[in-house]
Amino acid sequence: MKKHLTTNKKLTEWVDKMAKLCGPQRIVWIDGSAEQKLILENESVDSKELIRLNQDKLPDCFLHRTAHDDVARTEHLTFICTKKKRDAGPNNNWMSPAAAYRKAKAIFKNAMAKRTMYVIPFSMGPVGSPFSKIGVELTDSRYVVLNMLKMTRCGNEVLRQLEKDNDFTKCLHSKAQLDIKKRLILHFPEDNAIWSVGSGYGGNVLLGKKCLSLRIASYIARKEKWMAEHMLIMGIEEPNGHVEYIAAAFPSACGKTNLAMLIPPEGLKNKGYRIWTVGDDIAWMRVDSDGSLWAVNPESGFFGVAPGTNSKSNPNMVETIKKNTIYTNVLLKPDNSVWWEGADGQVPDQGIDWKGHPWKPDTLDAEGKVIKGAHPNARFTTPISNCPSASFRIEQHHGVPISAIVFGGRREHVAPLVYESFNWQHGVFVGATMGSELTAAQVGKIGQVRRDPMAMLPFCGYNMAEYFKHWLNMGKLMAKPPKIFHVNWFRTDAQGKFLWPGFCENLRVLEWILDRCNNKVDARKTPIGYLPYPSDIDMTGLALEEDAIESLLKVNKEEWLEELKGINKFFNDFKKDLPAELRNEYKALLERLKKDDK
Ligand code: GTP
Ligand code: SPV
Ligand code: MN
Repeated sequence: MKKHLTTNKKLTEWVDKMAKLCGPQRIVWIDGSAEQKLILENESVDSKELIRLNQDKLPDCFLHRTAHDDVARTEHLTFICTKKKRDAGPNNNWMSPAAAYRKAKAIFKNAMAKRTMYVIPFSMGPVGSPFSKIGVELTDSRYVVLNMLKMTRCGNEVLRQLEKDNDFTKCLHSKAQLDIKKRLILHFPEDNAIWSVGSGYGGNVLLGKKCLSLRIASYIARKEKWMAEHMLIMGIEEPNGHVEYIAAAFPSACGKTNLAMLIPPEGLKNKGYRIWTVGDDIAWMRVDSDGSLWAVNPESGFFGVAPGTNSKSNPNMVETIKKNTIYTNVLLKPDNSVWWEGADGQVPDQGIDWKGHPWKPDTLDAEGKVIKGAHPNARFTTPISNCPSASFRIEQHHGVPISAIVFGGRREHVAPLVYESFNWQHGVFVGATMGSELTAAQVGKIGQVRRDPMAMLPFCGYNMAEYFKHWLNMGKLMAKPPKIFHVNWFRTDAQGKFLWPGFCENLRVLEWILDRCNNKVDARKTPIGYLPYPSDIDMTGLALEEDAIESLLKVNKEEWLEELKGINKFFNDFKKDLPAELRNEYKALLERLKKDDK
């Protein structure tokens, strides 16, 4: 393989130092070429890290299986390592940098023996854009390299940029023995470094993603006065050809990917809307010279949830993942194609499940539960360029202007289908008090409600009280801040059935949101914010059960008073650090609810 092109001393010295620690057999620099990708794919098939899938049905597609206890982000093994504990805040696990380096070094020591260390120079954001940040990941996993090639811009063009920039995030990863007892995901914001060891799961090891683009970037963003958020970015082209962009933060596995690429429902077809996907997971946003907020997606691929993806729920994604895609922890069919719960077509009558065991439908495990073919957090990795709705503005260095910010949680009760905050400060309160039920995207108790401010609880790289202050300050820097909304696609009826059909039908709610942004529609003032009049949600071609829309738009005072208790408890964790503005918003909401006698 060709020698690397860099003269960046900081980089070469760091690579040498880490190689000394990890003891790899050889070092390979990733150049971003198609030839090198092919070599790596072939090697991965030989070493059984990947299974080549049916090349007629799924060209350039592969299957990967992780260790059975390495299927989701492990938040309890994820740490922010700052000198002062307070800087990490009550929202993070904390370790002192000295202790963290010491602990991790013991695991990294010779962890790459008999393996290759790959050097991956990558850019989050278009190479050379003022928005972008460069990282270099060292890893002993070919799976990581092949994923990074899809998720980020990487290779020689980034090395060339590094000749000018010099600065980069030092990202070190080793799968080591894939031992959960020796697994650590460590962030050193003060050193601009990330060390991850003992895992092979996406969110723990694709260090450009959550580790750099959210945890480290959020820390940098506060200093540099911009925002790094767990948000999708989408354009909604209106019938007159004008495109408005929104950014939306929903917690993990709560619908960002699906919303970001929806196809308008039948009933709204003749209105002529069209959706353009800019990103499905992360947004970096800056105030530009026009005083408004502009966003880029730092990633170049999707690492999306497979179960539930089908041509009804997400036709654009079904199209996207037909080629050049890595599937992780899905079921392998006898014809060497793949399947997951909620996929298109018939349930296969046999296959190999995500654990690599022979599988038949409706087989029960020892506890009497049906054995799944795919893990509930099975995912695919695929380049955005595969996506039919990919926006042409993805490569533009200034990104897109944001008209509305939308927060959303997964809530059976309490939160209505949609509401609008009164102003930026109240909107920050709405985001800061978001609650959501846990999903399979993180190791933990599925279904339990937890507070997940701005969908950033697992991803904010510093004290969240400071993060709230930062949000409040950003509002003051904008001449015309985006309006802030809250949505909930997951409200249920007394039988536990979803009241709202969701997916493409969510466009009906986005339409109301845009109409509010453009002062085209009135709204009902309630204690929690502005809600739509039921007749202002266009229901053409959508028949819901009687009174469903009324139930979806109900604000239940008792439920909200109960909710406030949880919010109060959460706020108290931040003690004196919590901004007074949020305390005041809390009190004002409590007063409005008490006064409300409807
Ligand atoms: P991360 O990649 O973990 O950040 O998740 P995400 O927010 O992109 O979630 P995604 O769009 O992949 O959705 C995850 C799950 O939510 C899937 O099982 C979907 O089927 C389900 N889902 C998405 N949108 C809707 C919706 O509008 N209504 C309902 N009921 N379910 C939805
Ligand atoms: C999430 O969990 O929010 C994801 C997947 O987007 S991961 O990259 O694993 O964090
Ligand atoms: Mn995510």
